[in-house]
Formats: sequence, C-alpha cells, structure tokens
Amino acid sequence: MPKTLKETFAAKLPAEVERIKKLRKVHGSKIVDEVTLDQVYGGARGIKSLVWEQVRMLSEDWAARSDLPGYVVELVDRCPPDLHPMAQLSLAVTALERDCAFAKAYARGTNKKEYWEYVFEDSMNIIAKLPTIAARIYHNVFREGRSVPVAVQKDKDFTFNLVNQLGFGNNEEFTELMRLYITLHADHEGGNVSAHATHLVGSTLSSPMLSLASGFNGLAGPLHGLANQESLNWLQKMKATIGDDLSDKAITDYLWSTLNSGQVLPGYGHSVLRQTDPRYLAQRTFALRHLPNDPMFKLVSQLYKLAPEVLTQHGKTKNPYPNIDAHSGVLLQHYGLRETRFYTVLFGISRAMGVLAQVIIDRALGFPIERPKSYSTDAWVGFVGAKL
Ligand code: HAX
Repeated sequence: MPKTLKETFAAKLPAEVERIKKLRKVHGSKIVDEVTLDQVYGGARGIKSLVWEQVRMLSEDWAARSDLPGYVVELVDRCPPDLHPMAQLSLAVTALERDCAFAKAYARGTNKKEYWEYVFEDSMNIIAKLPTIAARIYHNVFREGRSVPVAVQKDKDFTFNLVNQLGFGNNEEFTELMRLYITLHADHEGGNVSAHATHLVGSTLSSPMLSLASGFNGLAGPLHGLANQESLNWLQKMKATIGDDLSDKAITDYLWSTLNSGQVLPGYGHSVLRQTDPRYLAQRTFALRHLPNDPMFKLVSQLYKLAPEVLTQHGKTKNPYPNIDAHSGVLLQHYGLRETRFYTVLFGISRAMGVLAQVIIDRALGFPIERPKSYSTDAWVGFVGAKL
C-alpha cells in the first residue's frame, strides 16, 4: 500500500495517463470552445484552454525540509529594507534554484517520464522553505535589528510554524485565522495570473523555482495579489479622511472620489466571478464570529453594503462585488500584523501550494510547451471581415 504523498501520486499516475490518452484518442478533435474577437483583445478571458488539477499537502514532510541554505539567508539579509517584500520573496525563491533536483536530473539526461519525480521533490522543498524565507523577510524589514525567526517545530503543522516564525505563535485564534487564510488563498483554477504564469514558464521545463518566481512576480501586481495591501492602505486613508463618520453619505462620497480620480476600488471586481467572492464570505464569517466590533471590520461591512451600488452606477466593472482581497487585511491588522507591504507574501505562500501541485501534474502528464498563436490587428480585421 502506498504511504507517502509521492507514493500515492505515483500509484495513481498510470491510470490517469491512460485515461487522458483514451480521452484524446476518442474525443481529441472535438471543438470545446469558440473564441470571439473580444476575448482575443480582452486578455483571453473565459477561453477554455487550460487543464488544472490539485493534490494535498503533508505538514510533517514540509517541516523536515524547511532549513534554508546559508547563501539564501545571506541574500535575504542583504536586501535593503525598502525593497518590497514580494521582490525579496521572488529573489529568494529564484536563488533556491541552485539546489534544483529537476535541473540536475535534466542535465544528466533523465527520461522525461521521470521528470515529475524531481519536480515533486523541488516543489516540496520550496513550499517547506517559504515560511522560513517569509519570516526572515518580515523580521528584517519590519523588526529592525535583524532578529532571527525561531526554528521550525517539526511536530507542528505548516501554518503554526509560519505564524510562530513571524512572532505570533502564542495567539491561537490568529493561528486559526491563518489556517483559513492559507486554505483560501491556495488556488481556485489555473487561469489567474500567478497560476498561469507559473504553469506557462514551467511548460518550457524551466525549474519549479524559476516558474514559481514568475508566478510571484505576477501576484505582486496591484490588480492581482497586491490588491490585499492596496485594499487595507485605501481603507486606512478612507478612515483618516472620514474619521468616525461611517454614514452612508460619507462613505459613498469617498468611493466616488476614488473612482473620479481614475483609480479602482481595491478589493472589488473580478475577471471571472460575477458575485461576491466566496472566499470574502468565508473571511466575513470569521470576522463576525471573532471581531464583530473591530472598527475596520465595521468599515469593511459598510463598504460591502454600499460599494456594489456605486460600482454599478459607475457602469464599468462586470462584477461590482468584493473579492478575497477586500477582507484579508482587516483580519490581519486585528491580530497585530499591520505591515501591509507584507500581506502579498502571505498570499504567495499559500498560492505556491496550488500552482506547484499543478506543475508536478503538468510534468507527470507530459504536457507540452505552451505556444498560442498571435496575429496583428490587420490580420484580425481580415479574419472577422471588418471594413474599417
Ligand atoms: N473599481 C473601478 N473600476 C473597476 C473595478 C473596480 N474595483 N473593477 C473593474 N473596473 C473597471 C476596469 O478597470 C475596466 O475599466 P476600463 O474599461 O476603463 O479598462 C472595466 O471596469 C471592466 O473591467 P472588468 O471586465 O469588470 O474586469 P477585468 O477582468 O478587466 O479586471 C480586476 C478584473 C480584478 C483586475 C478588476 O476588477 C480590478 O481592477 N479590481 C480592483 C483590483 C483588485 O481588487 N484586484 C484583485 C482581484 C482578485 C485577485 O486576483 N486577487 O489576487
């Protein structure tokens, strides 16, 4: 009987490879989607063209792999504190490439059927090290004096160790929040920028480290993961402007002032969802249970009531409802983690699990290098027979 995650995956793999082979043999020429010109110009939104699956994690295994090589510690310690923590995270993950099992196996001329086994080891090593890297960045940037995070406790779960290394390990309620946080931010499907960037770069057989760093670089954009930082910064500015006046009018006026100055409402809208993000609702349920009287939560609740109507009147976004990033910062600040520039790093730790799981599956199933076709606007004009 298979015991470890890797053995379980290996045991299931042959049947899955056969299933996909059969699926493609019998149905390979079937049309699965039509593409409109709007989708071509609209960021490939909604085009069905990716495969995305998930596997589960093992905290114990990660704890055993959590030590950082000395040169990575040195690299992080040498970063200037005003280098954004996401840039530092990306650098550190890139640097882990030195010990990449996959790159070494490839250089030795390994059979492509075995690639996934090395990618699996690399992915587990990266995930295991992320809390330690993140804690190091946190202590360097926000706790001056270069204090060293405490060691990983091998008998404790992944999230406890993350929270403990950040310096909040004595707060059980915060640890519980972070278990929810890590679960919610892992992934939902493959088309979002961080997931897709990791998968795309991985399709060149670039290492899991370089692939994930690409995903992190995408996550660091304010329209994607950095929206969690932007959202709390914006809420704080709003609070500084309107003070304790949480009236509908004061908040609505502030929302319009943001929109009229040509900025987005951070934490609102989504490329795919057309309703309130269920991950927002999960966080709201937590807040209602644990921090119903937090002033920032009250502000977030007021926004939930008012912003969808304002965005609807504004008339641009296809989804006027809040996404995951509208809520997470309020929960973190409640428990004392107030450094907004760090928030996307926490998002990244969670996101790594989903996207690396997929990179393992990509190699196990032998997915090819991705190469969509591009055309000039003149060609598209010709394809649709436009007279311009
Ligand atoms: N405030 C103001 N305008 C918004 C808006 C918002 N929250 N959301 C969308 N719009 C605007 C867009 O900027 C776009 O305007 P233009 O036509 O002038 O370019 C228009 O509405 C149509 O956009 P859309 O089709 O509804 O949405 P997109 O798929 O283009 O973009 C975004 C989706 C999430 C990027 C967008 O809603 C946005 O910028 N939201 C604010 C930033 C944010 O919260 N990002 C995090 C999203 C969740 C996530 O990925 N987390 O990691």
